[in-house]
Amino acid sequence: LIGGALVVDKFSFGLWTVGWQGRDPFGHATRPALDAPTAVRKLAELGAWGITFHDNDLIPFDADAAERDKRVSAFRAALDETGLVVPMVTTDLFQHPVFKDGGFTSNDRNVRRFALRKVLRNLELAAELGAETIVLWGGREGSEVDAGKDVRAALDRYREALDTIAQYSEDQGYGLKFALEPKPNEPRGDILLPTIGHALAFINELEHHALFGVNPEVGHEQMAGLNFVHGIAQALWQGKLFHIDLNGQKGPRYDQDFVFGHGDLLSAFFLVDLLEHGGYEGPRHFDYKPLRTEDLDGVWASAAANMRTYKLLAERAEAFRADQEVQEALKTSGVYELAEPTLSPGESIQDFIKADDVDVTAAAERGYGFVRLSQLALEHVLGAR
Ligand code: ASC
Ligand code: MN
Ligand code: MN
Ligand code: MN
Repeated sequence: LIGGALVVDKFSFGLWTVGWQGRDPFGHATRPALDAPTAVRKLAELGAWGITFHDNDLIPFDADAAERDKRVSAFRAALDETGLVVPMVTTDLFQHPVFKDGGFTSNDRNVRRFALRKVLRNLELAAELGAETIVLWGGREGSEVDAGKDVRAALDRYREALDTIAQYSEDQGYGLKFALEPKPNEPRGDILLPTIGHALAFINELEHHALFGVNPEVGHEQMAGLNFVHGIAQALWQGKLFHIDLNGQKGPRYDQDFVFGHGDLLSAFFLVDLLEHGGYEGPRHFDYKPLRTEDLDGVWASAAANMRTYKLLAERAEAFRADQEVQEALKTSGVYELAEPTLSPGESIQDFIKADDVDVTAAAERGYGFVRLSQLALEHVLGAR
């Protein structure tokens, strides 16, 4: 156990992550199907705290009521037995061909009605299982052809769907919160709400905007060439980091969903530092895919690797912060100086604009020492300090 163990240990996994059979656009499954109760037991054994799922990870799309009850009961029994919790539930609006042009924003009104009902019906199960958060990843909400989608109308329909979902949750007394998950592309050529910034701006337009936040995924922002740590910092600053999907990605290419830290390691370090010291108390949720090359032992080794990497980075972040030389370097770099308001207390704008209190030449000559700081961080990550 390490500092802040309680928060650090809130590790959760999607049922679809360890359950991924390795099917990709070019090849068949490389692993057998994994049933939900087995996943629950194995994850509990490895030290996970929670499990999450899409409705259809647990209940097949065309299941009848008896089949549904059977699946949910077996899942619930495994939860009760292990003490694993269900902090988040999400709805599959992407696999079935009916969603090929989207769910909430399909051009076909019948599809929109079907998709919205599917989410509304999933809320009851989520509430029953004690989930606090509903994630909405609109993977099929988008287009390949600009002429084929009226984006402003699509955003109207997106807002209509989210207003309806939040209203229903409030009416039913479920008390759920909702987290939008941005992604720039894949499986659509272009996806609506492509980045954290787009999602945050869109949330302002919602009727129940206080109930909505974001669920950013490491790889999704990096696919767009963006700095994930900066995106998370802004989401935290706006009080909108409701959930997070941790994984690894090597630059802007297809959605790789590697093990956490198995992409940009320095970024992962600064992310963990931010999450552990930035006031985020939600789940540390892994949305990754065990490599297609792995057998079932490899699946469990990869699940354990996510948690181990996170803990190691949290430990490294503690050491980084506790290092006197780092503290001194942070001061030299002006990192703490930035917390000081630019105007003095009680200073009027009139006084401020007239003053001539800056030695521009000296300020221009200042060295910030960011390289030293960066090297200190790198040495802590490498365990060299
Ligand atoms: C989600 C989520 C994603 C997608 C993807 C499905 O709920 O967070 O990134 O679905 O994992 O394969
Ligand atoms: Mn992904
Ligand atoms: Mn995700
Ligand atoms: Mn994903």
